Amino acid sequence: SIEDVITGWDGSLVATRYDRETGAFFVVAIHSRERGPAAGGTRVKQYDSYADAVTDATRLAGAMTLKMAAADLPMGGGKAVIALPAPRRELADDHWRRILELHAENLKTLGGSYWTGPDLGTSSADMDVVCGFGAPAFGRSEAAGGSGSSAPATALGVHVAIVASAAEVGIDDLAGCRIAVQGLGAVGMEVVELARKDGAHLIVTDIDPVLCERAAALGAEVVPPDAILGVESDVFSPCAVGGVIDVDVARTIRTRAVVGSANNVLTDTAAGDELARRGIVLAPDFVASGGGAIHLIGREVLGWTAEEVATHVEGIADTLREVFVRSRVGGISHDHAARDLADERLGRAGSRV
Ligand code: PPY
Repeated sequence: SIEDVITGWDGSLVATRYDRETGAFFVVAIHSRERGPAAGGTRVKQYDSYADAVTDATRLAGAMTLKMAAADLPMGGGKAVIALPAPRRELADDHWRRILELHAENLKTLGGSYWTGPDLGTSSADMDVVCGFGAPAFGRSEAAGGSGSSAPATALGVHVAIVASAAEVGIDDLAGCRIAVQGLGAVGMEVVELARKDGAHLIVTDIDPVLCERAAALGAEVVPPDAILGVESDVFSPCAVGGVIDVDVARTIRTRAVVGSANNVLTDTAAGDELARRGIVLAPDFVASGGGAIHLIGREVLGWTAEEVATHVEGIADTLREVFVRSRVGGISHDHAARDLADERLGRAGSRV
């Protein structure tokens, strides 16, 4: 229930606003500012209830704190959600623009304690608009002075995480490796391309048939969305929505490693424990998907070049190997080991033990 979400959250602030004129419901969740200002994208979609929107924002904000700490970036964790009254594609341009204006107004009220950026349902062009209304936003288009899309860096990070996780299960070369990709958005499609270049066999799905056709043209085998969790693979790569692995899926999925860009892939720690029990490698999402944050914060806060960003994104493989070692040494799941590592980087060593 929403009461459980509110009382169970360990973050610092949740701000909400419903706007009658646009029918939009806004949530900003600031989880932690221990390492710096809170940052994380604005997710835009329809929700079944406003309670679901608040739940999503708080959980995603918590994941951003872990992501920033795991990547050693000087930022805290936050996330914004805009629950739409209709699908985004059905909104007229001026309606959408007004929603972004209200969002910017909300962010300005928070006085710079939360910086937004692109997430599912928002683009660099949207960040240009939000910033144009005076709110702090990463990931504006390069033409507007931002660092552009973070999707290529996110995909590169997932790719190096796939290589490191495959090595952990004894696969030293992606040639012939079976990789099942769920979701063919900007990140998933690029993950497919990078793995194809390494000679992997791709089994893919998306709810959009156009994207499936595009992946097929790259040499991928397409299956229906409801079939992907049943596919036998070496690596399962969730690059769509979160919450796809619960205990039941963890018990039955036929794969050797789970490595993707979706945030909050596991429904709970029990799912992570079950993967560990079965000897399935998990590249924790807040580590594997860190490339986007490394790109945005690296370029726009730390002044890194594209090459420096790439080097740091490749460092995701080192972080993962450290997670694997900690898991072996401590006899704990990969999820648990990664949370411990992030906690240590937050200066909260041992808080989870
Ligand atoms: C994510 O990586 O999940 C994001 O939300 C992207 C992001 C990262 C850092 C600042 C703003 C958005």
